[in-house]
Amino acid sequence: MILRTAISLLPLGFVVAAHAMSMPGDLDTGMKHATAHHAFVAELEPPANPAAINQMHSWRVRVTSPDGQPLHQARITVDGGMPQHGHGLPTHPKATRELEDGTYLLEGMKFSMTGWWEIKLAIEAGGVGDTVTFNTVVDPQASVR
Ligand SMILES: [Cu+2]
Repeated sequence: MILRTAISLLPLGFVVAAHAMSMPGDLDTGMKHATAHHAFVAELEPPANPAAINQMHSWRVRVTSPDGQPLHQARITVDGGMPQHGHGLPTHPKATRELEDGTYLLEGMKFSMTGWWEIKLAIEAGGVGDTVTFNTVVDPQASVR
């Protein structure tokens, strides 16, 4: 009872910060998501071999309309970071070109630490913009490869 009272008296900011420190047990690491406002569907494709820590690597993302039509000439910007640590990506990855069929190359990806990373894409095409967030967990094994 005393503990519960003490927690209720903590400033809200502290509680929010403490909450952000833990990785959700049900973290969705799915690589295919509808964007936040359902304008597009994005499927992220990691490199075939998981990249080692601090190695540059390229990812791909395929973007379609909700009914599966490839989205051409989209402008995609990449952001992200580690929610538990409050820092962003160590690099500024870019969608450098459209490969085929609504698939875009994301170059300059790098993870500087193991753990939970968010990859956030802002997608714009035909005057419509939307965002999507992916979660990925960089395995401690990756650092010893
Ligand atoms: Cu970190």
